[in-house]
Amino acid sequence: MPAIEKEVIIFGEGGVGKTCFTDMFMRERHFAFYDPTVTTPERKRVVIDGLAWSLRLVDLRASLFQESDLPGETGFAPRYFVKMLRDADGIIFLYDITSKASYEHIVNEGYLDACRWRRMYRENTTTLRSYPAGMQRFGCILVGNKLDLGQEKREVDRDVAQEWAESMGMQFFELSAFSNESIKEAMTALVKSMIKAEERDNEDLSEGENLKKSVVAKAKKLASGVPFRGTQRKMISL
Ligand SMILES: Nc1nc2c(ncn2[C@@H]2O[C@H](COP(=O)(O)OP(=O)(O)O)[C@@H](O)[C@H]2O)c(=O)[nH]1
Ligand SMILES: [Mg+2]
Repeated sequence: MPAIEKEVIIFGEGGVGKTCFTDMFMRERHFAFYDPTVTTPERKRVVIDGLAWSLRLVDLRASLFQESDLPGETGFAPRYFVKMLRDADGIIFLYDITSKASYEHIVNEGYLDACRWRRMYRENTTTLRSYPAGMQRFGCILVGNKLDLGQEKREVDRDVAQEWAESMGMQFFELSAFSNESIKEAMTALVKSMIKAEERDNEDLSEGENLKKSVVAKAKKLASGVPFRGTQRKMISL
């Protein structure tokens, strides 16, 4: 069965568990120490609802988007990361339930930035361009990591995060990046969300096509001298 290839970004602040999440998803285990003889596969194949998916996970540290991180490099590096974010099919917004700051970053900046970059991108430092229709939406989920530490160290209320995710129309999971099962469940939800995003983008495209066709039809009518209803002018012979 040929697999559908998708690019997924795992987005969150440093230390929230992006690397552990990726390890667990790609290799189904958590590494305390890396064994250099074990190579990490580029892509992970999963079957969801009878379809095969080949997923690549790339982690993107949120602070890469703050230009102050890159002295003397204003513009270039952020633009590269923006491109990755913009081209992704899906985004996992990851925070750590024991760090309120990591949650607030997603809610107040990360999510909004991702949406903004999807719609408009800065071609150079001054010109904003809109991204092509049909590629603006992305699948996404919100994930609160380090659930195993929740009893003692929780800083982010589950209900608050759940409510925010719902208001944005995305699914929410609390999990531990050391647990394979919960990661599978979250990734299944992400794939379903990517499918939905693509369907809605395609609807936009066909609407755009229909609009274009009707504009062309109107232009043809005009050219052939067939008048539009309501714009007919009386011929007055003098
Ligand atoms: N207890 C606990 N620790 C975790 C979990 N996920 C990651 N960590 C730890 O958090 C630290 C940062 O994880 P890492 O994956 O490197 O974060 P990254 O900077 O987002 O890539 C490491 O010490 C991990 O072992 C988890 O689910 N539970
Ligand atoms: Mg990392």
